[in-house]
Amino acid sequence: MKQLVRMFVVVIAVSLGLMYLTAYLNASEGYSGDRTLTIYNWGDYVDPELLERFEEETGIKVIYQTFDSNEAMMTKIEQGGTTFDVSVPSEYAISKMNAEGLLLELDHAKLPNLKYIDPRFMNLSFDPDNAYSIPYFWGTVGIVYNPELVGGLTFSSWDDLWDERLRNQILLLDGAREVMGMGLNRLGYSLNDTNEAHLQEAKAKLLEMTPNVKAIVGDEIKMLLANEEAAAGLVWSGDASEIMDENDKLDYVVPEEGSNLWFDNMVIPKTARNIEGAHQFINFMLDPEVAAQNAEYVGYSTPNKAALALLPEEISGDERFYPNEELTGKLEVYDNLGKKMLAHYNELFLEFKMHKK
Ligand code: SPD
Repeated sequence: MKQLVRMFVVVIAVSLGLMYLTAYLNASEGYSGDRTLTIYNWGDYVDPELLERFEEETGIKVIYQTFDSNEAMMTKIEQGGTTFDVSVPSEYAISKMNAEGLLLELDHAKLPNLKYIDPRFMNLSFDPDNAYSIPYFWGTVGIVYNPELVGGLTFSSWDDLWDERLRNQILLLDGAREVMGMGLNRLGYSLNDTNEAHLQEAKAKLLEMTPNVKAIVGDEIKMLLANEEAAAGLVWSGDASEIMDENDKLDYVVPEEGSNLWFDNMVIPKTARNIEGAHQFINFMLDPEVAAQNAEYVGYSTPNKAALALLPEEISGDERFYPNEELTGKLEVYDNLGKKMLAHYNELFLEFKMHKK
């Protein structure tokens, strides 16, 4: 009996201790408050060494989670129940999330390093005044190809991907807007087209290319192309740059009929718990030396002018990844087509994917 009482006392004491600790941590903004920072970013999109450096400099522990498409990221944040402090949507997703009231207005006074961003990437139509988002990386969509595997085929047009000699030789990145955009651009339509007949035509055109499509994949597209498992791929420019670092036989081209110019910006979701830490992190990533290291590590194009000046000329001077304003001016940025139309793009893409399987 005595032993039972003793055990009971121990259990009560431990429970009270835990309750006290939880209350203490909550009172001081606790685990999900100013001691941790939850970042929700694309896969392979930061140098992990920089996260460690941020932790050392600030004493804030970083919890890092990844997504592989704007659609997946938006669904998760829209559903609620998440407390991400920083995320990195692309332009049309920023516009949509903002319209849905999901983003927090940023305090520019806490972002002194914002001065390093090239004005060319500021005040864009999806977020005038950068009230809700801060440039992280930017790029294009195009074709990466291995001239040795395609027997003399050259790539300058989307149409080249429909060439019969490319049977089972093409990889596509798993993105609804990118793949539908390729179908639309191939037909001479805008990649923001909402005309139902055009969208159906684009899907039919994409279905014609299925014999050439080996797989529709996520970040592994880089490894597969670098290992010469396929001759060509539809990719984001930064992935192309990383693939070409691994295998210098490959080349990257933005098709002449047009393509996508995209921007990924850092945002603070409204449900963030550590708003102060989120500003600290964004400002840290804007530091020229940090941004240059990050750009060199992930292979994507930095919008940070001071960071660009720190990069080796072979990177900053490569017009395939830092196209001039004349070329970018000819490319299209994705519009926020609204919830219904974006869902329709997804449906059409899924139908194409199912057909492929
Ligand atoms: N592996 C990181 C990929 C990030 C690419 N973001 C591009 C978005 C284009 N809408």
